[in-house]
Amino acid sequence: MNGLQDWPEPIVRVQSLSESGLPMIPDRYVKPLSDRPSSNRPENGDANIPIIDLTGLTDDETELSRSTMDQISSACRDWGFFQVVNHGVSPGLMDQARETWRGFFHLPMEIKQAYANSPKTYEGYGSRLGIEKGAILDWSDYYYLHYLPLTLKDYNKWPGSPDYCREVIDEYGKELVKLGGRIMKVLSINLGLNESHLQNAFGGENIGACVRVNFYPKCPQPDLTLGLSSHSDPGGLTILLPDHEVPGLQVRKDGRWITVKPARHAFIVNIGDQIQLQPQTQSGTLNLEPESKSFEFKVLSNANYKSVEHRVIVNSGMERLSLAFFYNPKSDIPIKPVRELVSADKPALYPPMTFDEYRLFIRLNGPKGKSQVESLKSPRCH
Ligand SMILES: O=C(O)CCC(=O)C(=O)O
Repeated sequence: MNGLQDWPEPIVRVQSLSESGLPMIPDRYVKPLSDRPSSNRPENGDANIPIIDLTGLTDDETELSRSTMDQISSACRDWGFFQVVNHGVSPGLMDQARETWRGFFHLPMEIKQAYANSPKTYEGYGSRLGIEKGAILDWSDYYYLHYLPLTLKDYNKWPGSPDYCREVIDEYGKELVKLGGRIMKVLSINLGLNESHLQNAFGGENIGACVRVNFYPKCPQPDLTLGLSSHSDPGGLTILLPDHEVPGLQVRKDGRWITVKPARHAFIVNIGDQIQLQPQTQSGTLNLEPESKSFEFKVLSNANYKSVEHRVIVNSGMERLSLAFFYNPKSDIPIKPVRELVSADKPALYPPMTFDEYRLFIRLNGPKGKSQVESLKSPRCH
């Protein structure tokens, strides 16, 4: 049904282009004027997403814990993004995960090619999103893999080198699932729900989790292109380990792009479409394939958390690497509004659909701006 067997054109590795020393980027990577990094209102240079210290976050109702939860609540409503420090994941493991993946991207091409992905599952080493022939591409390569559910976890699809790569990914995934679970609890409580509510709505123990490692090679004309086009994340929560030395992530805030200044050993957390708490807007339709089935869709509940648009800029001096960990709903349960958040004043806006159905749309189209939730066209691979 899906025509996803192969890419529409031969894959070109952006890293190979970059390393070839070419002075100008190929036309395929030149963005229209309106999408280029400098096309928007200049950013406020000092602005940054909130940085929240999780030290005080405990199960007891202490004042510190309450204040931390309040900070998370405001960040979810105002930004849809925040950084967390003292989050419980060891700094050593964070550095090891980043450097292990950097090692992978610096392996000889023939080793990486053994893991080349296809649009059918996206698992493996990739260089484009979406299957539209002739699409303008982003200046990045990536590696995508499933961590959960266990039925999708397949070590053979994870890189076998550098040494201990699989062990490091495993350990890192374990810690991030724990952190994701803690944040889900906070979000539930902040919404006035039972602490396990969102987790249960995501499938309890059977959540999905996957990793996308983004590699942005140096770019000779960074003003003309993007490392990753603007999008919102279709899943639940994203926990991003950014490159601590090279900024690049930009978050849209009040019509401006704000460049995130990563704090040392912080994770950047953002709300995905499935948690966006939907204000009252009109409903929409997702056309999954031309002239075929279409779905009306809906996210988890009806309040005010934001799944915010973001993008990545590149630069000519330094490569950049980031690890995005996606904490997603189980793929086949219907995602629908939380009953307690629906009322006569705030009726459910859309009938349920599964995360798999939602994600299929993403895989067909590639990143295209504001989230599916609002514009119904921001396909990504997560
Ligand atoms: O590289 C980054 O900082 C962000 C990556 C991202 O937005 C994604 O993988 O969805």
